[in-house]
Amino acid sequence: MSGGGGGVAGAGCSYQKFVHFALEQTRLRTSLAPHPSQGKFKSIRANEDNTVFSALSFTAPKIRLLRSLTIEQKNSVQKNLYSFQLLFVASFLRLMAAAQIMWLMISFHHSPHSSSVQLMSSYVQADLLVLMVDMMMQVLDFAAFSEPEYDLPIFCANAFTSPARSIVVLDLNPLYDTTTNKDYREKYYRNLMPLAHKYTELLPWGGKITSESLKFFSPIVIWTILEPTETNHGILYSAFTDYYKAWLELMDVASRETGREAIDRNREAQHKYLTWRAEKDPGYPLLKKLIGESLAKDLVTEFLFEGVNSLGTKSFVDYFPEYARDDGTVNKKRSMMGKSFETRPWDAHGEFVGYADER
Ligand code: BLA
Repeated sequence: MSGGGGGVAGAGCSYQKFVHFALEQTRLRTSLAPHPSQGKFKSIRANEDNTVFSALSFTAPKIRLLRSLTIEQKNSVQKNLYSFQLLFVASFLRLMAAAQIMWLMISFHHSPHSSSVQLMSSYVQADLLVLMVDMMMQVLDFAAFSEPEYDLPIFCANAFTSPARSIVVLDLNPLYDTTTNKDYREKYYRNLMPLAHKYTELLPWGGKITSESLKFFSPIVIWTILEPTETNHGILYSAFTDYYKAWLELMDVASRETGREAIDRNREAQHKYLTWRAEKDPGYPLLKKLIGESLAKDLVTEFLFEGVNSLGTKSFVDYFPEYARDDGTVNKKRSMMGKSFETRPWDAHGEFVGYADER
């Protein structure tokens, strides 16, 4: 029954607490003002009544955009009623079957075996659990982007939780690929490596991943797939708070770049990141299903990855030419390289060792 137990715990695993923590901590250090995108998306509604979107976005000194989206899908009343009718019928049939077994045993002068009754009642319990976990989903997409005057990493917390599992990415995504930019790696991640070590066992590497994603991940990334239990939710909360506090500290001490070239470079790096995610985010198909294609597109370009249409003019295929098709359109594939990296591809010092491992 471990799967069912995990699922039931998952039901209570809201991500609201994560968002509250982050906003509270941010307000202790700086003053948040509503971002213009908040107006349009604050009261976004899903096609189904049982699904609730909460979207918040802010700006602050040094912070171009801090935005949060949570999606919570609960059992709808209608589906509940229907489910309980079904449950009632199923349980009734099982009880009838149990009674029949007992009657047969008594008529053949056997004493009714209590384990057969227990078996039936455990089936009934299993039904109940399945119904309770059915249709539950929790999504967190929280990110913070600095002004282009700063080369700060992008805070990125994404979690998709269904009754079966939680898919999680938690990271301070580097503005510059840390394998090719050693100075950037030293500047931001050297001191943060202990944070990654703290969670490598509790939140183990989630296995093979879309290879393109790795370029946007840092050596401290938490990429994991978990059973959605209360315990795991608690560990994830702890990791989220640690990582967010680390980002806030970097933000606090970050000094403003003054050179035009450096600022332009930061802006383009952020634009490249936004362009990648706005085009290839794994959550997009689900968003389309929940709110329709047109609103999903707006949510992605004007809210989640706001800036994709204003921070730069380069197109997706300018940044990622391997996705260009002969007719000039973007290849719809999520990945050209496929998935790789069965194990964590960085060593304890944050050195990339992925390709050595793959061989
Ligand atoms: C799956 N989300 C994933 C996966 C990753 C991410 C790595 C596993 C599949 C894969 O290997 O690509 C997240 N990928 C990221 C992030 C970056 C990246 C954060 O490259 C940053 C650079 N996820 C959301 C939202 C939804 C969502 C808002 O953030 C839904 C509304 C859903 N993510 C979601 C779903 C899956 C997923 C349904 C599983 C589907 C799949 O594997 O294709």
